[in-house]
Amino acid sequence: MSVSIIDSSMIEKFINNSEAFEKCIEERFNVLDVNKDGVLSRDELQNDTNDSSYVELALQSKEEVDSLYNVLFEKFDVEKKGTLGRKEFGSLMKEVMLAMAHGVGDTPVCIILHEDSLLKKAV
Ligand SMILES: [Ca+2]
Repeated sequence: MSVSIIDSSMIEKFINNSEAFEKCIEERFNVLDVNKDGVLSRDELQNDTNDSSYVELALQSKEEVDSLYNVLFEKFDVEKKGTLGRKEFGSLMKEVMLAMAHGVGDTPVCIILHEDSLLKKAV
């Protein structure tokens, strides 16, 4: 992992570079889809929160992480199957990163990035 300085414009720039962003989503999805069934279950998605800086940045407690996922699934699991497909996951990540960009604001912040963090590709 490494420590980087980021601000909202860097995150937004990354999100708006759709080719790079989609490639990241694709890679991320493949890593998270542990059982390779082409969809992400809540468990698979939530495993990710253990070591990902983008969630640590915004959330502290396990309860907060749980409630975030409740909200995210409510919103992005359009077919109410309890799983997210590639496209749904992409929308979710975009939303999470935009929320993060908003939270970071114009003040550059110093964050610790894990090697596989999406944000690492933004800096
Ligand atoms: Ca799966």
